[in-house]
Amino acid sequence: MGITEKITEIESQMAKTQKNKATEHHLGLLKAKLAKLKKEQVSGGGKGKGGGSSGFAVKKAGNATVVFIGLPSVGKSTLLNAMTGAKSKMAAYAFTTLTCIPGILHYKGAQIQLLDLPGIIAGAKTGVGRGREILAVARNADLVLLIVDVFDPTYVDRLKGELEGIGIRLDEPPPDIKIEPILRGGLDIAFTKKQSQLDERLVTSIVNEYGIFNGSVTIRQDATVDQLIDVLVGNRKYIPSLVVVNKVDLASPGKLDGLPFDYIPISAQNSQNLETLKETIYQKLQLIRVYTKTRFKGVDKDDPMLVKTGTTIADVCDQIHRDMRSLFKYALVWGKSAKHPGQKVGLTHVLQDEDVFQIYKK
Ligand SMILES: Nc1nc2c(ncn2[C@@H]2O[C@H](COP(=O)(O)OP(=O)(O)OP(=O)(O)O)[C@@H](O)[C@H]2O)c(=O)[nH]1
Ligand SMILES: [Mg+2]
Repeated sequence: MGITEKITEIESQMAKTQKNKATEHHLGLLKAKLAKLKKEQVSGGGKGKGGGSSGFAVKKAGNATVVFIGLPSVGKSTLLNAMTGAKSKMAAYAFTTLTCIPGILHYKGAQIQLLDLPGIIAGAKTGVGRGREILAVARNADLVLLIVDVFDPTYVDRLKGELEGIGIRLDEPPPDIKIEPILRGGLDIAFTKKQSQLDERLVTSIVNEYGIFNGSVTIRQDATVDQLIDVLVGNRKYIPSLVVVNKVDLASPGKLDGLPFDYIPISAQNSQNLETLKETIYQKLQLIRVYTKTRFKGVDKDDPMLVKTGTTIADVCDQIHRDMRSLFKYALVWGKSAKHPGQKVGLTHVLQDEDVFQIYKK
């Protein structure tokens, strides 16, 4: 049996199995098998491409990257052009955009890279319409805009499903689960929180399925089977998202009432509500401002570096110059992240908003 047949077989088994306390273990194990096969399918298959599609080549630019994911003709290119002054082709027919078109949004001192992409269609995650390539661009994004139009706003769920299918987890933190395989000694499973889905037996079966028979598994949250599998499969991306409903100029008032999710209504064509959208993007990215101090110029408070929350001294070194990290000796830090003003720190030190740092080279 080939991988595809095995997948179908397991999926139909899962569909046939009633979900209850007695089948929990069985279903959990099937899920684990399924996830494993799907991973094999992606890395092994793909008409000799090897390693699956790598996505369009896009150079990262600016302080953060935001990608546009949506069906054809929802107005992605119109939105890019309205927010950045880019010139991505827009038209009344589907599949106008054929590649990844970048633009830069300047907002509150930040340069935010926006990436307009071709529209995706159902089945994109399995490669339909170059879908995998398009979706893969989102893996490196700091924020995903799920763009729908007023005619079909509930398509959001489908978009999420497509992204989910290529290992992107939207709006959830990475699971607090640690798995450390060792060579012998059996499995040591520890729960630090009460579990509603997992127990020792189920964790053992799932972890065994991934070829791990010795080592420690520490679960620090009330975790789901899917979260455990995600950690075992690895290579998952945890990215925030924002739903944008476009073409509100074409809808009668009340058309969007009662949508079961948060969204920003806009008209890209009439530049309606774009300021709110820009501000929300900026907030979602959680950029912080840090300042470099140099021996000659001191600190220039008018010239902040906008960086992501969690940025380290190593990251800012890379932004300043590509050789900076190798020349690095130590840094001094003032501000919230410093234990005392002018604390001496190394490359792994994490900066906080409004910090000032000075780098000393070898
Ligand atoms: N009424 C109205 N029309 C819009 C709006 N935004 C885009 N359009 C129109 O919708 C059509 C499609 O717009 P595009 O920006 O090309 O859509 P797209 O999502 O980039 O499409 P693909 O590149 O094919 O995926 C064009 O005719 C636009 O003029 C809007 O806010 N209101
Ligand atoms: Mg387009």
